[in-house]
Amino acid sequence: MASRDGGPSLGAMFGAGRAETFMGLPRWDGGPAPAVLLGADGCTPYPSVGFYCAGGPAAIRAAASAFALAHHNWNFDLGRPAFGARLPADGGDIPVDPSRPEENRRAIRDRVAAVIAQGAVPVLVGGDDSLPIPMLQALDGPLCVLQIDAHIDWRRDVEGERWGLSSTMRRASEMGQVERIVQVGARGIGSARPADVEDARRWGARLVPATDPDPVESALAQIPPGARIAVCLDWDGLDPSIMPAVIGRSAGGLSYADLLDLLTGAAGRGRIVAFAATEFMPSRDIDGQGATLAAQALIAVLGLLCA
Ligand SMILES: [Mn+2]
Repeated sequence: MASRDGGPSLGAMFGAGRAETFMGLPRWDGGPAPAVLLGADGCTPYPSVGFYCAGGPAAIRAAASAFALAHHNWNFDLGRPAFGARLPADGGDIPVDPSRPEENRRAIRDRVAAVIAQGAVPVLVGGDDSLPIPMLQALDGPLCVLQIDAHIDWRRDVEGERWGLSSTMRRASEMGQVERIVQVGARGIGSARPADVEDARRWGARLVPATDPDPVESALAQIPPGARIAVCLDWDGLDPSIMPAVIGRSAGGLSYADLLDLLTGAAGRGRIVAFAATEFMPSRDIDGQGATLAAQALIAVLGLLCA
């Protein structure tokens, strides 16, 4: 695989061609697997912005092509081989249409449920941050939601839309199976008003802002031991210096090491039963840097789920 400028690339050095699936992993056949990656370009768009993260799954898959021959290599992010004996699978993209949000939500819910029914952990790759709502709806309780995000997403609605990306944690709080919400990485000014923060706190959401002296340890301490954890990662939770491919770059975010520590810490404390990575905006990426980070992070996530 050539790099973006046509020059030498890491993938070419390793002999990897352009893979059709994420990292060249096997296509999901609908049967048992340790984890299944699913892409979706969006779910419930706001009229003003539409599917602004469309193409995110494709960009991240393209970046992961560089590692297509590395399934059995050592992953230093995890301190062990990339995957166990059973490889994760790629379930392809869920067809979505910006003019049919209700159908999108149903399709995502059904596809996630089909993955779970096979004993596999769904890894949903977006697409905007409205995607986790139907994913969470497909999960049984009790659930601990671990949100990593620059924004708390507790708006009742935006532009009259209740199921959009700024309401994801509010909708999660209304689901009977969600017992705990831990939110890490909030900073700067987002869409939250003081009343939204009050509502989150009153419900019992554990808010760990990015300014916390040790946001990783503070967040992990709020996850009940043995919890079934649904991770909702918005890429803007990371610092924009390492993840530029987001609509709202906000300084002071988590580092890549913080992200790894959070995820490995969460997997050690409880069990990750679902994972969503959202808000990757290809048009904001810089020379593929964000897509490469996303691919590396998702390879670590799949490895954690396949141990
Ligand atoms: Mn966000």
